[in-house]
Amino acid sequence: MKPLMLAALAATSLGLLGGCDQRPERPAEPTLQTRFDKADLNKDGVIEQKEATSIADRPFGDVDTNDNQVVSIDEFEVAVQSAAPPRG
Ligand SMILES: [Ca+2]
Ligand SMILES: [Ca+2]
Repeated sequence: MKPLMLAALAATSLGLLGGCDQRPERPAEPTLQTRFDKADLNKDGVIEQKEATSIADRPFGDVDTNDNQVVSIDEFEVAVQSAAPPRG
């Protein structure tokens, strides 16, 4: 066996040993409350139109089912769940 080949082999095995990088844990799926809080920029507990012009790919007015010009967490939940693909 040629010395050059041996060196290449040693380098390869060293590379394999050192190549096991640790992946960070994937963050959990954000909860409904987390997503709501993210959209509720001024943290007053409701989403105004200025905070989100559309929610879950639906226009704000469509999500605001009781027409009080704000989207509550309940309305947000309905919009998000209706946008989610059907299960099964
Ligand atoms: Ca708000
Ligand atoms: Ca509303």
